[in-house]
Amino acid sequence: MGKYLAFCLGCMFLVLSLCIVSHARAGDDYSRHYSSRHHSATDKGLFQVTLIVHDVDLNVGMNSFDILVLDKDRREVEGAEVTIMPWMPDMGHGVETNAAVSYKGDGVYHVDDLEANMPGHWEFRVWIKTGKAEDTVTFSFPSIPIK
Ligand SMILES: [Cu+2]
Repeated sequence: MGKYLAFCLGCMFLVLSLCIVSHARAGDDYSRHYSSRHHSATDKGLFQVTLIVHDVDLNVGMNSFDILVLDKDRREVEGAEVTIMPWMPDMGHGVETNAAVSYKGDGVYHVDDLEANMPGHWEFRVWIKTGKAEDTVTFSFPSIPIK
């Protein structure tokens, strides 16, 4: 009986600690709400960029979402020049339209009219410039559907 009890308590402890660990990890970098694919350092490591969007909100047509830009010390980047270009890597084409990017404050930039003109695998290529610092980052969305 005592053995069983110890075993059960051991199991409970294990499950509980796994729960706590996974919850703690889930709290990082918005991953509880946004998959880790939406968060990346830029290619030269100058910025930390998070696309604030759910995969299910991206569809063929015009898309809107926010981008959070932090510097490498995780401070919000004010008033940067941000451009974003959608690209289909497997087919080698983008779109004819330009997305509009406006600064909302607190390091958050709003993207409007980002067009995906057909379903499939899209990359969103982001270019960020502040003063002399310039860097790029690419986010990959394997399957953007028709709504
Ligand atoms: Cu295409």
